[in-house]
Amino acid sequence: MQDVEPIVARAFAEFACSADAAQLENAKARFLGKSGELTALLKSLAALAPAERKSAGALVNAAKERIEAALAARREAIASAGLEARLAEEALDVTLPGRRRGRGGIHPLIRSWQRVEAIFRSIGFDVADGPEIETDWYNFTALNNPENHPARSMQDTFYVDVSDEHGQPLLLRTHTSPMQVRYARMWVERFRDAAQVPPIKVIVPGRCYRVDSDATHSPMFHQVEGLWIDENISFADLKGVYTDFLRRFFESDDLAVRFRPSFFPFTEPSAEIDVAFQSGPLEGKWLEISGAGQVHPDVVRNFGLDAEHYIGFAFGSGIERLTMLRYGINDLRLFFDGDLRFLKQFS
Ligand code: 2NM
Repeated sequence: MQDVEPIVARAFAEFACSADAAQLENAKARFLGKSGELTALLKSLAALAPAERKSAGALVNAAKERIEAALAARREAIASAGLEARLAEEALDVTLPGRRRGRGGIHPLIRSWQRVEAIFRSIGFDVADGPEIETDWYNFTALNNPENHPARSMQDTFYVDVSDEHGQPLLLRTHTSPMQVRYARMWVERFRDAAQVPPIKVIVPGRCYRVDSDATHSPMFHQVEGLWIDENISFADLKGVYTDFLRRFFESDDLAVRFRPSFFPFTEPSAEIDVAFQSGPLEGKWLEISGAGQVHPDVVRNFGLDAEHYIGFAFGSGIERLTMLRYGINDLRLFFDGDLRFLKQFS
C-alpha cells in the first residue's frame, strides 16, 4: 500500500497555508473529499489481502484522524484570526473625549434688541410685536403719510404681489410704527366701556424693510419704536425717559443728549436726537441716534382717541445704529455676512 505519511505531511502543509475558510475547505476536499487522496487510499484497502487489510486500515484511519484533527485546529485558528482582525478594525477607544456640540451665540443685533427690551420693561413699557407684511393703511395712511409721499413708491418700499381682502396693496413694513397703531387701537377697544383709557406705554422692536442697500443701509433692518400716550405729559417726559434709556444702553452716566428740530409726517413737532460720549474715541462728537416727536393729532385720532384730551410722544431708533455705536462697528454689512470671526466677538 502507498505510504500515508507523505499524504499526511501534504495535508498539514496545505491546511497551514490556507489563508481563509474557503481555501481550507478546498484543501480538505483534496484529502478527505469523495475523490480525495486519503479517501482513495481507503478505497484501495479493499483490494488487499485480509491480513494486510487490517494493519493497513489501522494506519489509514490513524492518518485520517490526524488530518481531521489538523483540519479542526486550522478551522478554529482561521475563525479566531478573523475575529481578532474585526476587533482590531472596529476598535473603539472609549477613553477618548467626546465630540462636543458647537456652542452658539447671540447675534450682536439681537443682544441689543434684548437690552432695549429689558431697559424699557424696567421703566414700565410693554413690548409688542406684529406683522412684517402690512397694509398700506397701517404702514402709511394711519401715520399721516400723504397719498403721494415718495416713501410709498416702489423705489422705496417692497410691495407684495397680492392685495388684502379689501384690494388694499400689501407691503413689507418700512418701520415698526404700524404695530403701534395696531397696539393703540387694540388698547382703546379694550377700554371702550371704561370711564377713561389708561396711559399707553409700549415699545415695538422688529424687522423692517426698505429698498436701500449700501455700507449704511440694508434692505432688511431692525428698529425699535416707542409710544407713550397719556393725558398730561410733555416733551420733558419724553426727553427724560429717552435720556435714561440711552445712558443705560450705552452704560454711560454722563452721556450728553440733545434734541434738534426735524420733520416726520407722523409727529409735530419732531426732533432728531443726538448723543455725545464724554470719553472714548468719539468723545465730544454729536452723533445722530434717534428720531422723536409729539404724535400728530391726526395719528392720535387714527388710534381712536380724542386728540384734544390725549397727548402722545413717540420715538424711533435703528437697532443697527445703536449696536454700531455701542461696539464701534463701522460697516453695517458685517451684521449680515455671517462671518463667525466677527460674530464670535459678541458671544
Ligand atoms: C420715529 C421718529 C418719530 C413714531 C411715531 C409713531 C406713532 F405711531 F406714534 F405715530 N411711532 N413711532 C416715530 C416718531 C418714529 O422714528 C425715527
